[in-house]
This record gives sequence, structure tokens and C-alpha cells, in this order.
Amino acid sequence: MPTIDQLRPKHPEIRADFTIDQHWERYGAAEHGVWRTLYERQAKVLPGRATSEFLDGLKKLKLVAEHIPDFERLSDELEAVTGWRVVAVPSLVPDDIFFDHLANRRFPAGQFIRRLDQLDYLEEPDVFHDVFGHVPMLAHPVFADYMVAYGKGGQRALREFGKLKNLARLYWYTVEFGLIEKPEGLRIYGSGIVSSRTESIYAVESPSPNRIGFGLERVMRTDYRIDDFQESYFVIPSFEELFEQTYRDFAPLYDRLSRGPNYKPGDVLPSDRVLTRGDHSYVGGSHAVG
Ligand code: HBI
Ligand code: FE
Repeated sequence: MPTIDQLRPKHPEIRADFTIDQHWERYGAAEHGVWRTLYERQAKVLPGRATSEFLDGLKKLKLVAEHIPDFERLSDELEAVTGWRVVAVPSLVPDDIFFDHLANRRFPAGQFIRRLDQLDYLEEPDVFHDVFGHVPMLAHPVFADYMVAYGKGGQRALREFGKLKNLARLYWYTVEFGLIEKPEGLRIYGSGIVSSRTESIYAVESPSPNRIGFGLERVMRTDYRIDDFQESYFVIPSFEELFEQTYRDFAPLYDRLSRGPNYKPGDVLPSDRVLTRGDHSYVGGSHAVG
């Protein structure tokens, strides 16, 4: 992750909290065009796959295909619903800075957009992943509170416990790659899935991955892969239940986690509630976290 001094040549106005001005007026037609291409692809695959809370959030926040959103206008819409705002950052920011933003209801979103020849591959989060992928769920009151709690929990994990790895797994398997069980079927809410065409289809329909009932300690013991489709997804019954399971003092949990097993991404345990057991028919390939 770059330091602020490494970012300064390219972003002379960068602030101590790693925020920059979005400079919405500087995006050109090609950049808005990439947003439109990505948006239209997702608009085709998400109905029947994304959870209604995500699709409602897109509508409520007036996110449209035509142009990259102006963060000020978007933040005014979002703030009216859940008190969150969106701030521009160059891309990944250090953990302590990231948690401070979340704890204070600011979502740091990458300012740049990927190039047209990189539609499906991203090394760092861009404005499409961050805004299209993350921000709609921030319009959901319970999920919005969950993200604040995660930010505060992250600050505490950094200060007191050295358990960041466990906490990052929780973020990965919920915020980034979470599934939810709805009366109408399994649905996606994780931002890494909803912002990727191929993984949106894979996560819901492929016989390859395991789909396992969410458990806090189970997830915090499980490694993840950042360079390919997930081998296991964890499925929550509701956002209320996710919040309830995680809104607690993690000290006893961290204590348990300092002993006992860690699991590999594809492991299935006797204690798991298995919704679908993967047949591992997908053998890998390059894919986007975006
Ligand atoms: N920075 N911009 C950005 N986006 C992230 O998702 C992010 C980050 N910095 C750190 C980070 N995520 C994770 O390491 C923490 O969730 C643990
Ligand atoms: Fe993300």
C-alpha cells in the first residue's frame, strides 16, 4: 500500500486522511463510457441474483448508467437515508485510515475508473467496484450500522488485539462476498460479486462452490483467496441476524481464535450447515475482484 508521500506527486492535494477531491468535471466521455458499459452489464445479470436491498439501494440513490456519480450529490442522497457519505481516495488506504472513515460513516471510494481493456480485472478498487458495489447497501439501515460497527471493531483490533486477520476475513466473507438466503432463493449482497458479471452468475448458479451457513467464528477461522472465484460462500439468513451475531464484544472470541484450527477456503466441516456442497467443477482462471 502506498504511503501518503508516494501518492503526493500524482495527488498533490491529498489530505492526511488520504482523501482527495473527486474532480468529477475532469472525467471524460471515455471514463463515463466505461462506467456505462459496466453498469449495463450488471443491470442485465443482477435481477434475480442480487438481493432486493441492493437493487432498492441503487434506485434510492439514483445511481444510473449514464455517468460516474458525483460524490457530493450521491452523498447528499445517502446522508439523508443512513447518515453515510462517500469520500474520494486514490485507491487502497492504510487499515487505520480505512477504519476511521467507516467508524465515522464515510465510505472511501476509489476516484479512478478502470480502462476499457481491463473490464474484468482489477488489482485495486476503482469507482465502479466501490460505488456500484458497496454504496447501495449503505442505504440499508441495518447494513449501514454493521459497517460502522466493523470500522469501530477494526480500530479496536488494531489497538488491542492484533487480530486484524480474523476481522478482515469477516469483512471478506460478508461485505465483499456475502450471500443471503431469501424466500425467493439465494441472493448476492457482497460488493465483490455484485460488481463482477462472471462472479454474479457463478456465486448463485455454479455447482462448483460450497455454500455454507454463516457462523462468526467459522468465518474468522477461514482463509480466503483474492485472485479467483471463491471456493466457499457463507450465507446469512438476514441482515438483522448478521448484525446480531457480530455486534458484541469480540474479546472472548479473539481469545478462542488465538488457539485452535484455521480452515482452508474450500474446507467443509461436519459442524457446517451446508446449503450446497461444491463439486469443484470450476478449475480456476483469472477473474476480477471488481
Ligand atoms: N482501503 N480504499 C480501501 N478499500 C478497502 O476495502 C480497504 C482499504 N484499506 C484496508 C482494507 N480495505 C482492509 O485491509 C480492511 O478491511 C482490513
Ligand atoms: Fe470492496
